[in-house]
Amino acid sequence: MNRNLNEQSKISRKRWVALLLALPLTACGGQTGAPAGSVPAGQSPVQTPDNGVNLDEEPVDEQEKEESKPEAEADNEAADPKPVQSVSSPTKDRLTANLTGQTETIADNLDTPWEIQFDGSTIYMPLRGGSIMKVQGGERIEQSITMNAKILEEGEGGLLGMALAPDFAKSRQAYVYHTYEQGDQIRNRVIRIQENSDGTLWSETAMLLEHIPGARVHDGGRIAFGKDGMLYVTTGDAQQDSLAQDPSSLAGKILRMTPEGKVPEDNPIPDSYVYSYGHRNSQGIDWTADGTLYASEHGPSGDPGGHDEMNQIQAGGNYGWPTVMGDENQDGLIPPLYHTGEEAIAPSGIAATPEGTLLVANLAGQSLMEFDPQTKQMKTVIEGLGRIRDVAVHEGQIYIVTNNTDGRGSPSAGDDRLLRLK
Ligand SMILES: [Ca+2]
Repeated sequence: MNRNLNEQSKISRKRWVALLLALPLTACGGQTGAPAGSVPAGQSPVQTPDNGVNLDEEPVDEQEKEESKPEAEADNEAADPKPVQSVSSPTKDRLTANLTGQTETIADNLDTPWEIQFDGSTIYMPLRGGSIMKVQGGERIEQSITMNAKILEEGEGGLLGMALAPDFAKSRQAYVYHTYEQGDQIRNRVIRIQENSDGTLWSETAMLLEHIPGARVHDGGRIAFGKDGMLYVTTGDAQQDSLAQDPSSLAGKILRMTPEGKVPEDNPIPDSYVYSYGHRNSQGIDWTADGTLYASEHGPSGDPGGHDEMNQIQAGGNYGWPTVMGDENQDGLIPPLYHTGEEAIAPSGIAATPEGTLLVANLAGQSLMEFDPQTKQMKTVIEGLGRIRDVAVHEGQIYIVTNNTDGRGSPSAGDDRLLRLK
Protein backbone atom coordinates (compact mmCIF):
# COMPACT_ATOMS: atom_id res chain seq x y z
CA MET A 1 0.00 0.00 0.00
CA ASN A 2 1.41 3.32 -0.98
CA ARG A 3 0.55 5.83 1.68
CA ASN A 4 2.69 8.59 0.24
CA LEU A 5 0.93 11.37 -1.53
CA ASN A 6 2.10 11.92 -5.03
CA GLU A 7 3.27 15.36 -6.09
CA GLN A 8 0.02 16.29 -7.71
CA SER A 9 -2.10 15.46 -4.71
CA LYS A 10 0.31 17.37 -2.47
CA ILE A 11 -0.39 20.44 -4.54
CA SER A 12 -4.07 19.72 -4.44
CA ARG A 13 -3.88 19.40 -0.70
CA LYS A 14 -2.22 22.78 -0.28
CA ARG A 15 -5.00 24.35 -2.29
CA TRP A 16 -7.49 22.45 -0.22
CA VAL A 17 -6.01 23.53 3.10
CA ALA A 18 -5.93 27.13 1.91
CA LEU A 19 -9.58 26.90 1.00
CA LEU A 20 -10.46 25.45 4.36
CA LEU A 21 -8.58 28.13 6.26
CA ALA A 22 -10.50 30.78 4.40
CA LEU A 23 -13.87 29.32 5.25
CA PRO A 24 -15.87 29.19 8.46
CA LEU A 25 -16.84 25.66 9.36
CA THR A 26 -20.53 25.01 9.43
CA ALA A 27 -22.36 22.84 11.85
CA CYS A 28 -23.67 19.60 10.54
CA GLY A 29 -27.25 18.58 10.22
CA GLY A 30 -29.77 16.86 12.37
CA GLN A 31 -31.06 13.41 12.92
CA THR A 32 -32.55 11.38 10.16
CA GLY A 33 -36.28 11.44 10.66
CA ALA A 34 -37.78 8.01 10.30
CA PRO A 35 -41.52 8.11 9.73
CA ALA A 36 -43.59 7.03 12.67
CA GLY A 37 -45.18 3.64 12.83
CA SER A 38 -44.44 0.14 13.94
CA VAL A 39 -44.17 -3.36 12.70
CA PRO A 40 -47.00 -5.45 14.11
CA ALA A 41 -45.58 -7.70 16.77
CA GLY A 42 -45.42 -11.36 16.01
CA GLN A 43 -46.24 -10.97 12.35
CA SER A 44 -43.91 -12.75 10.00
CA PRO A 45 -44.55 -11.93 6.38
CA VAL A 46 -45.58 -14.75 4.10
CA GLN A 47 -42.46 -16.26 2.63
CA THR A 48 -42.01 -16.59 -1.08
CA PRO A 49 -40.02 -19.58 -2.32
CA ASP A 50 -36.28 -19.27 -1.87
CA ASN A 51 -35.52 -16.42 -4.18
CA GLY A 52 -32.01 -17.37 -5.02
CA VAL A 53 -29.36 -17.60 -2.36
CA ASN A 54 -26.39 -16.17 -4.17
CA LEU A 55 -23.42 -18.43 -3.69
CA ASP A 56 -21.05 -16.34 -5.70
CA GLU A 57 -18.02 -18.50 -6.27
CA GLU A 58 -15.78 -15.61 -7.18
CA PRO A 59 -12.66 -15.87 -5.03
CA VAL A 60 -12.26 -13.18 -2.43
CA ASP A 61 -9.43 -10.80 -3.18
CA GLU A 62 -6.86 -11.28 -0.45
CA GLN A 63 -6.59 -7.55 -0.11
CA GLU A 64 -10.23 -7.25 0.77
CA LYS A 65 -9.85 -7.89 4.44
CA GLU A 66 -12.39 -5.21 5.14
CA GLU A 67 -15.25 -7.45 4.24
CA SER A 68 -13.66 -10.81 4.83
CA LYS A 69 -12.87 -12.95 7.77
CA PRO A 70 -9.17 -13.25 8.48
CA GLU A 71 -7.70 -16.17 6.51
CA ALA A 72 -7.31 -18.38 9.56
CA GLU A 73 -10.98 -18.01 10.42
CA ALA A 74 -12.31 -18.18 6.90
CA ASP A 75 -13.75 -21.65 7.34
CA ASN A 76 -15.18 -21.03 10.74
CA GLU A 77 -17.93 -18.50 10.23
CA ALA A 78 -19.78 -19.67 13.32
CA ALA A 79 -16.86 -18.96 15.61
CA ASP A 80 -17.41 -16.27 18.15
CA PRO A 81 -15.36 -13.28 17.10
CA LYS A 82 -13.63 -11.69 20.04
CA PRO A 83 -15.06 -8.34 21.03
CA VAL A 84 -12.47 -5.68 20.50
CA GLN A 85 -13.10 -4.23 23.91
CA SER A 86 -15.64 -4.80 26.60
CA VAL A 87 -17.34 -2.24 28.74
CA SER A 88 -19.28 -2.69 31.94
CA SER A 89 -22.90 -3.79 31.83
CA PRO A 90 -25.18 -1.31 30.16
CA THR A 91 -27.50 0.69 32.32
CA LYS A 92 -31.20 -0.07 32.29
CA ASP A 93 -31.81 3.18 30.43
CA ARG A 94 -30.14 1.88 27.32
CA LEU A 95 -32.02 0.51 24.34
CA THR A 96 -29.70 -2.49 24.48
CA ALA A 97 -30.09 -3.06 28.22
CA ASN A 98 -32.84 -5.65 28.24
CA LEU A 99 -32.06 -7.68 25.15
CA THR A 100 -32.29 -11.44 25.61
CA GLY A 101 -29.82 -12.44 22.89
CA GLN A 102 -32.75 -13.84 20.90
CA THR A 103 -34.05 -12.59 17.56
CA GLU A 104 -37.31 -12.70 15.68
CA THR A 105 -37.17 -13.27 11.92
CA ILE A 106 -39.16 -10.61 10.07
CA ALA A 107 -38.13 -11.76 6.57
CA ASP A 108 -35.80 -14.47 5.32
CA ASN A 109 -34.30 -15.84 2.10
CA LEU A 110 -33.22 -12.35 1.09
CA ASP A 111 -30.51 -12.02 -1.57
CA THR A 112 -27.86 -9.71 -0.13
CA PRO A 113 -29.86 -6.87 1.43
CA TRP A 114 -27.85 -3.69 2.05
CA GLU A 115 -30.12 -1.30 3.93
CA ILE A 116 -33.23 -1.16 6.10
CA GLN A 117 -35.72 1.68 5.55
CA PHE A 118 -39.04 2.16 7.32
CA ASP A 119 -42.22 3.84 6.16
CA GLY A 120 -44.47 3.32 9.16
CA SER A 121 -44.81 -0.44 9.38
CA THR A 122 -43.64 -0.99 5.80
CA ILE A 123 -40.01 -1.98 5.31
CA TYR A 124 -37.91 -1.46 2.18
CA MET A 125 -34.60 -3.25 1.66
CA PRO A 126 -32.46 -2.71 -1.44
CA LEU A 127 -30.94 -6.00 -2.62
CA ARG A 128 -27.49 -5.72 -4.14
CA GLY A 129 -28.55 -7.28 -7.44
CA GLY A 130 -30.80 -4.29 -8.13
CA SER A 131 -34.30 -4.85 -6.76
CA ILE A 132 -36.02 -3.65 -3.60
CA MET A 133 -37.71 -6.04 -1.19
CA LYS A 134 -40.82 -4.48 0.29
CA VAL A 135 -42.28 -6.08 3.39
CA GLN A 136 -45.74 -4.84 4.21
CA GLY A 137 -48.11 -6.41 6.66
CA GLY A 138 -47.98 -10.12 6.00
CA GLU A 139 -46.71 -9.80 2.45
CA ARG A 140 -43.48 -9.24 0.60
CA ILE A 141 -43.01 -7.87 -2.89
CA GLU A 142 -39.72 -7.83 -4.79
CA GLN A 143 -39.88 -4.53 -6.66
CA SER A 144 -37.86 -3.87 -9.81
CA ILE A 145 -36.36 -0.48 -10.62
CA THR A 146 -36.50 0.94 -14.15
CA MET A 147 -33.41 3.10 -14.52
CA ASN A 148 -31.16 4.77 -17.05
CA ALA A 149 -28.02 2.81 -16.18
CA LYS A 150 -27.41 -0.85 -15.63
CA ILE A 151 -26.55 -1.83 -12.08
CA LEU A 152 -23.17 -3.55 -11.79
CA GLU A 153 -23.21 -6.14 -9.03
CA GLU A 154 -19.57 -7.07 -8.66
CA GLY A 155 -17.23 -7.24 -5.68
CA GLU A 156 -18.67 -4.80 -3.16
CA GLY A 157 -20.70 -2.92 -5.77
CA GLY A 158 -24.32 -3.09 -6.84
CA LEU A 159 -27.46 -1.49 -5.50
CA LEU A 160 -26.23 -0.19 -2.14
CA GLY A 161 -27.71 2.56 0.03
CA MET A 162 -31.32 3.74 0.02
CA ALA A 163 -32.98 6.70 1.73
CA LEU A 164 -36.69 7.37 1.63
CA ALA A 165 -37.42 11.03 0.88
CA PRO A 166 -38.38 12.96 4.02
CA ASP A 167 -41.80 13.48 2.39
CA PHE A 168 -42.04 9.88 1.20
CA ALA A 169 -45.57 9.38 2.55
CA LYS A 170 -46.73 11.97 0.04
CA SER A 171 -44.15 11.84 -2.76
CA ARG A 172 -43.38 8.09 -2.83
CA GLN A 173 -39.84 9.12 -3.77
CA ALA A 174 -36.59 7.66 -2.54
CA TYR A 175 -32.87 7.90 -3.29
CA VAL A 176 -30.47 5.08 -4.05
CA TYR A 177 -26.72 4.73 -4.60
CA HIS A 178 -25.57 2.14 -7.11
CA THR A 179 -22.54 0.91 -9.02
CA TYR A 180 -22.48 0.93 -12.83
CA GLU A 181 -20.02 0.73 -15.71
CA GLN A 182 -19.01 3.66 -17.83
CA GLY A 183 -16.93 2.29 -20.67
CA ASP A 184 -14.36 0.16 -18.88
CA GLN A 185 -14.57 2.20 -15.67
CA ILE A 186 -16.53 1.26 -12.56
CA ARG A 187 -18.50 4.20 -11.24
CA ASN A 188 -21.25 4.96 -8.75
CA ARG A 189 -24.17 7.31 -8.94
CA VAL A 190 -26.99 8.69 -6.81
CA ILE A 191 -30.47 8.77 -8.30
CA ARG A 192 -34.01 9.56 -7.22
CA ILE A 193 -36.64 6.90 -7.83
CA GLN A 194 -40.40 6.88 -7.43
CA GLU A 195 -42.66 4.04 -6.40
CA ASN A 196 -45.63 3.52 -8.70
CA SER A 197 -49.18 4.05 -7.48
CA ASP A 198 -49.88 0.40 -6.79
CA GLY A 199 -46.61 0.00 -4.91
CA THR A 200 -45.17 -2.76 -7.09
CA LEU A 201 -42.15 -1.16 -8.80
CA TRP A 202 -39.93 1.92 -9.01
CA SER A 203 -38.72 4.20 -11.81
CA GLU A 204 -35.79 6.60 -11.96
CA THR A 205 -37.05 10.19 -11.94
CA ALA A 206 -33.81 12.15 -11.52
CA MET A 207 -30.05 11.65 -11.64
CA LEU A 208 -28.39 13.59 -8.83
CA LEU A 209 -24.71 12.71 -9.15
CA GLU A 210 -22.77 10.30 -11.37
CA HIS A 211 -19.15 9.40 -12.17
CA ILE A 212 -18.35 8.80 -8.50
CA PRO A 213 -15.13 6.73 -8.74
CA GLY A 214 -15.75 3.07 -8.07
CA ALA A 215 -13.85 -0.17 -8.10
CA ARG A 216 -14.42 -3.82 -7.43
CA VAL A 217 -14.06 -2.87 -3.76
CA HIS A 218 -14.17 0.41 -1.76
CA ASP A 219 -17.40 1.80 -3.19
CA GLY A 220 -18.83 3.37 -0.02
CA GLY A 221 -22.55 3.62 -0.63
CA ARG A 222 -24.46 4.67 2.49
CA ILE A 223 -26.86 7.58 2.00
CA ALA A 224 -29.03 9.38 4.57
CA PHE A 225 -30.98 12.61 5.03
CA GLY A 226 -29.92 14.96 7.78
CA LYS A 227 -32.43 17.02 9.73
CA ASP A 228 -31.15 19.90 7.60
CA GLY A 229 -32.96 18.28 4.66
CA MET A 230 -29.70 17.54 2.87
CA LEU A 231 -28.63 14.16 1.49
CA TYR A 232 -25.33 12.82 2.80
CA VAL A 233 -23.45 10.18 0.79
CA THR A 234 -20.40 8.09 1.70
CA THR A 235 -17.94 7.18 -1.06
CA GLY A 236 -14.94 4.83 -1.01
CA ASP A 237 -11.42 5.55 -2.24
CA ALA A 238 -12.02 3.22 -5.20
CA GLN A 239 -8.69 1.51 -4.46
CA GLN A 240 -6.77 4.70 -5.29
CA ASP A 241 -5.94 5.91 -1.82
CA SER A 242 -4.54 9.33 -2.82
CA LEU A 243 -7.97 10.29 -4.18
CA ALA A 244 -9.24 10.50 -0.59
CA GLN A 245 -6.99 13.59 -0.10
CA ASP A 246 -7.82 15.14 -3.47
CA PRO A 247 -10.57 17.74 -3.08
CA SER A 248 -11.39 17.59 -6.78
CA SER A 249 -12.23 13.87 -6.58
CA LEU A 250 -15.53 12.51 -5.25
CA ALA A 251 -13.73 9.40 -3.95
CA GLY A 252 -12.99 8.81 -0.26
CA LYS A 253 -15.41 11.46 0.91
CA ILE A 254 -18.66 12.19 2.67
CA LEU A 255 -20.67 14.27 0.21
CA ARG A 256 -23.57 16.61 0.96
CA MET A 257 -26.20 17.63 -1.58
CA THR A 258 -29.69 19.05 -1.86
CA PRO A 259 -32.58 16.66 -2.65
CA GLU A 260 -32.24 17.93 -6.24
CA GLY A 261 -28.57 16.99 -6.40
CA LYS A 262 -27.22 20.53 -6.18
CA VAL A 263 -24.31 21.71 -4.05
CA PRO A 264 -25.77 23.41 -0.94
CA GLU A 265 -24.68 27.03 -0.53
CA ASP A 266 -23.34 26.33 2.95
CA ASN A 267 -21.10 23.41 2.03
CA PRO A 268 -17.56 23.90 3.40
CA ILE A 269 -16.01 24.20 -0.08
CA PRO A 270 -17.74 26.51 -2.58
CA ASP A 271 -19.22 24.64 -5.52
CA SER A 272 -18.13 21.28 -4.09
CA TYR A 273 -20.16 18.33 -2.87
CA VAL A 274 -17.32 17.45 -0.48
CA TYR A 275 -18.40 17.65 3.16
CA SER A 276 -15.48 15.75 4.70
CA TYR A 277 -12.53 13.89 3.22
CA GLY A 278 -9.63 11.56 3.92
CA HIS A 279 -11.95 8.55 4.23
CA ARG A 280 -10.92 5.11 3.00
CA ASN A 281 -14.31 3.43 2.78
CA SER A 282 -17.21 4.52 4.93
CA GLN A 283 -20.43 2.54 4.75
CA GLY A 284 -22.24 3.93 7.78
CA ILE A 285 -23.51 7.35 8.82
CA ASP A 286 -26.07 8.57 11.33
CA TRP A 287 -26.81 11.45 13.65
CA THR A 288 -27.42 11.35 17.37
CA ALA A 289 -30.33 13.38 18.75
CA ASP A 290 -28.03 16.34 19.45
CA GLY A 291 -27.31 16.62 15.72
CA THR A 292 -23.80 15.17 15.80
CA LEU A 293 -22.86 13.20 12.68
CA TYR A 294 -20.91 9.97 13.06
CA ALA A 295 -19.45 7.64 10.45
CA SER A 296 -17.94 4.18 10.47
CA GLU A 297 -14.92 3.49 8.26
CA HIS A 298 -12.98 0.47 7.08
CA GLY A 299 -9.26 0.51 7.83
CA PRO A 300 -6.54 -0.86 5.56
CA SER A 301 -5.94 -4.35 4.29
CA GLY A 302 -2.71 -6.28 4.50
CA ASP A 303 -0.05 -5.43 7.05
CA PRO A 304 -0.90 -3.57 9.10
CA GLY A 305 -4.57 -4.36 8.77
CA GLY A 306 -7.43 -3.59 11.12
CA HIS A 307 -7.68 0.04 12.20
CA ASP A 308 -11.37 0.25 11.47
CA GLU A 309 -12.70 3.54 12.74
CA MET A 310 -15.55 5.42 14.31
CA ASN A 311 -15.40 9.12 13.49
CA GLN A 312 -17.27 12.23 14.54
CA ILE A 313 -17.73 14.15 11.32
CA GLN A 314 -17.15 17.89 11.06
CA ALA A 315 -17.85 19.98 7.98
CA GLY A 316 -14.62 20.31 6.01
CA GLY A 317 -12.78 17.83 8.22
CA ASN A 318 -9.86 15.76 6.97
CA TYR A 319 -9.96 12.26 8.48
CA GLY A 320 -6.45 11.37 7.45
CA TRP A 321 -6.55 8.51 4.95
CA PRO A 322 -4.06 7.57 3.61
CA THR A 323 -1.66 9.96 5.35
CA VAL A 324 -2.25 8.64 8.86
CA MET A 325 -4.10 5.83 10.55
CA GLY A 326 -4.75 4.57 14.06
CA ASP A 327 -3.11 6.75 16.70
CA GLU A 328 -0.82 8.57 14.28
CA ASN A 329 -1.23 12.31 14.61
CA GLN A 330 -0.65 15.11 12.20
CA ASP A 331 -1.71 18.75 12.32
CA GLY A 332 -4.94 19.33 10.49
CA LEU A 333 -5.94 15.67 10.42
CA ILE A 334 -8.79 14.54 12.66
CA PRO A 335 -8.09 11.30 14.53
CA PRO A 336 -10.83 8.71 14.94
CA LEU A 337 -12.82 8.61 18.18
CA TYR A 338 -12.06 4.92 18.19
CA HIS A 339 -10.11 2.39 16.14
CA THR A 340 -9.80 -1.36 16.36
CA GLY A 341 -6.02 -1.63 16.38
CA GLU A 342 -4.80 -4.67 14.51
CA GLU A 343 -8.21 -6.34 14.54
CA ALA A 344 -10.73 -6.00 11.75
CA ILE A 345 -14.46 -5.74 12.32
CA ALA A 346 -15.32 -4.11 8.96
CA PRO A 347 -18.12 -1.86 10.22
CA SER A 348 -20.94 -1.13 7.78
CA GLY A 349 -24.28 0.48 8.70
CA ILE A 350 -24.65 2.40 11.97
CA ALA A 351 -27.72 3.63 13.84
CA ALA A 352 -27.97 6.09 16.71
CA THR A 353 -29.89 5.11 19.83
CA PRO A 354 -32.01 7.55 21.84
CA GLU A 355 -29.24 7.57 24.46
CA GLY A 356 -26.68 8.92 22.01
CA THR A 357 -24.76 5.71 21.45
CA LEU A 358 -24.28 4.13 18.02
CA LEU A 359 -25.12 0.60 17.01
CA VAL A 360 -22.56 -0.73 14.53
CA ALA A 361 -23.21 -3.59 12.07
CA ASN A 362 -20.02 -5.55 11.47
CA LEU A 363 -19.12 -7.72 8.49
CA ALA A 364 -15.79 -9.36 9.31
CA GLY A 365 -16.55 -8.97 13.02
CA GLN A 366 -19.82 -10.88 12.58
CA SER A 367 -21.51 -8.93 15.31
CA LEU A 368 -23.62 -5.95 16.23
CA MET A 369 -21.72 -3.67 18.54
CA GLU A 370 -22.58 -0.53 20.48
CA PHE A 371 -20.20 2.41 20.48
CA ASP A 372 -20.39 5.05 23.17
CA PRO A 373 -18.91 8.34 21.89
CA GLN A 374 -18.57 9.61 25.47
CA THR A 375 -16.52 6.72 26.85
CA LYS A 376 -15.16 5.82 23.39
CA GLN A 377 -15.77 2.19 24.15
CA MET A 378 -17.24 -0.52 21.98
CA LYS A 379 -19.11 -3.57 23.25
CA THR A 380 -20.76 -6.52 21.57
CA VAL A 381 -24.57 -6.48 21.52
CA ILE A 382 -25.19 -9.73 19.62
CA GLU A 383 -23.14 -12.19 17.59
CA GLY A 384 -23.43 -15.65 16.07
CA LEU A 385 -25.58 -14.52 13.13
CA GLY A 386 -22.77 -14.21 10.61
CA ARG A 387 -21.93 -11.00 8.81
CA ILE A 388 -24.23 -8.05 9.51
CA ARG A 389 -24.68 -5.33 6.88
CA ASP A 390 -27.03 -2.80 8.40
CA VAL A 391 -28.86 -1.85 11.56
CA ALA A 392 -31.88 0.35 12.20
CA VAL A 393 -33.62 1.65 15.30
CA HIS A 394 -37.36 2.01 14.79
CA GLU A 395 -40.04 2.61 17.39
CA GLY A 396 -37.74 1.58 20.18
CA GLN A 397 -36.65 -1.68 18.59
CA ILE A 398 -33.46 -2.78 16.87
CA TYR A 399 -33.46 -4.37 13.41
CA ILE A 400 -30.52 -5.88 11.53
CA VAL A 401 -29.93 -7.50 8.16
CA THR A 402 -27.40 -10.28 7.74
CA ASN A 403 -24.93 -10.39 4.83
CA ASN A 404 -24.13 -14.07 4.35
CA THR A 405 -25.24 -14.61 0.74
CA ASP A 406 -22.78 -12.45 -1.21
CA GLY A 407 -20.10 -15.12 -1.57
CA ARG A 408 -18.04 -14.01 1.40
CA GLY A 409 -20.10 -15.54 4.16
CA SER A 410 -21.42 -18.99 5.01
CA PRO A 411 -25.17 -18.76 4.64
CA SER A 412 -27.33 -20.63 7.11
CA ALA A 413 -30.81 -21.85 6.23
CA GLY A 414 -32.99 -18.81 5.63
CA ASP A 415 -30.14 -16.34 5.05
CA ASP A 416 -30.07 -13.56 4.46
CA ARG A 417 -32.47 -12.44 7.13
CA LEU A 418 -34.08 -9.30 8.49
CA LEU A 419 -34.15 -9.75 12.25
CA ARG A 420 -35.63 -7.88 15.17
CA LEU A 421 -33.67 -8.17 18.41
CA LYS A 422 -35.75 -9.40 21.32
CA1 LIG B 1 -9.06 8.18 9.72
